[in-house]
Amino acid sequence: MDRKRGNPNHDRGPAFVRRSRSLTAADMPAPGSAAVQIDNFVFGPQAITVPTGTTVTWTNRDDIPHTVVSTDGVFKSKVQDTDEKFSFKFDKRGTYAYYCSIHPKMTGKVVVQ
Ligand SMILES: [Cu+2]
Repeated sequence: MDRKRGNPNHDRGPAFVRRSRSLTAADMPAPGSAAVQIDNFVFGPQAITVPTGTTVTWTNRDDIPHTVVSTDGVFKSKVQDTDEKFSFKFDKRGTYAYYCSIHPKMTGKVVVQ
C-alpha cells in the first residue's frame, strides 16, 4: 500500500515579521567607549579609568557652554553648547588631565591603562 501523503506545499510566506527594534543607544555606551557628562560646572565622573583604545565622549548637559581641553594639548573641543558632544579616542596609556577653557576651575582626568 503506497500511501501518498497529502503534503500541500503551500507557501505560507513568512511566518512572522521580524520587528526591527530601535535601540536607545543614547545612554548605553557601546563597548570600547565611555561617557562623561558635564553638568552644573562639573565633569562627571571627574576621573575615569579606561583601557587603551577607548573612545570617551563628553556631553554637555549644562545650559552653559563648556569646552574639553587637554592640559597637554592632546585634544581640544570646540565650544560645546547644551547637549553637544565631543569624542576623543585614547590609543596610548597615560594620564590625561583636562579642563574647561571657559571655566578653568572645571577639571577632569582620563586615566588610560
Ligand atoms: Cu565650562
